Amino acid sequence: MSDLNKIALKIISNGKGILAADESNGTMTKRLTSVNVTSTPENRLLFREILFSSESMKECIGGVILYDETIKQTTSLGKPIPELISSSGAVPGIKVDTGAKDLANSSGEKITEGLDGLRVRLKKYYELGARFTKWRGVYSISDEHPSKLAIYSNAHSLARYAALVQESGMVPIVEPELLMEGNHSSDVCLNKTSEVIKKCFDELILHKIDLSGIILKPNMILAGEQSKDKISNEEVAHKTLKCLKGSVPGEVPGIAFLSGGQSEIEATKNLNLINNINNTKFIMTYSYGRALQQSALKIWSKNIDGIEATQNTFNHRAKMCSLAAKGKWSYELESK
Ligand code: 5MM
Repeated sequence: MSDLNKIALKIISNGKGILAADESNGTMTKRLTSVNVTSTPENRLLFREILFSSESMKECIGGVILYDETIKQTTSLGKPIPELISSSGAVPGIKVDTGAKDLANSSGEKITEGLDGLRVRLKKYYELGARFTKWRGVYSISDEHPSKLAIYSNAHSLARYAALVQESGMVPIVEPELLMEGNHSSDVCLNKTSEVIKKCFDELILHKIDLSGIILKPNMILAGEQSKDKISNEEVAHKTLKCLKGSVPGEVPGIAFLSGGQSEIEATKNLNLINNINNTKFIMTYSYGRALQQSALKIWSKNIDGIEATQNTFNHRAKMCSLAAKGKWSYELESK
């Protein structure tokens, strides 16, 4: 077992998943403004410190993805944030892309940037305690999208990123996200997601990535938000598994889904069903941002100095997701 494989397994095994707390300042400002809290470095830290010191970190969270600002911050008691995360047994991680920008010659599509100077930045993040990283390629779905150009260029960047990350001794999370916006059917989402993931692995293999030392972070297979094709949660699970079975090489240890704008309950229910019928050898878990934090953020915004209610809410959500990662969640447990 390689060292990278060991880190990956530590993050995603035994019902543990990932807390995606890597919102850039722009996104975090939107989240905080939506609950009437001013977005300052202090308030961003306050909310995150409350989450990272919660009891459920020990049982349910195997890794936390941080943003550049947060990984350099210290707690109110002077402890560096990566140390706070490690002290609960979780692995500190860091988002290293610098965001999705307009893709030249392909109107309405994005290319993720951040390769320039990446080797140097990775060394610094490793020194700060990070042992895994994240890079997100983002793709829209329409009749023309994602284009071959977007599929190829994002796959190429993800592979170059993954190679540098493994060279630096860290596990890359490879995140190709096909967005939910649109009126496409679930079958269109299935076909396009499969095409994107296959291309990512073609490039990862070309760049000699150790596939046992990565974590894939894909979207689930859903119908577009504005689509009339409403499918059941069982169909979401079946189609998601069909997609991953057909496009992910067997050496990959695990898959940690993004929630992508699903409600907390939907994201939990779908993950649970995926694990109930998992006919692959991949670990299937969560790497949720909104589906782990939404309710906790609302509660916190009512009293930003109160810790207990926010932690109780986060602990519950993390526990539900962890049960879903073992296929042991049920709706009744939500109200216990
Ligand atoms: C936490 O949000 C991340 C996006 O941050 P920026 O857009 O500010 O860079 C995002 O990549 C996230 O990690 C994944 O999309 C999963 O989050 P959701 O909310 O979709 O589960």
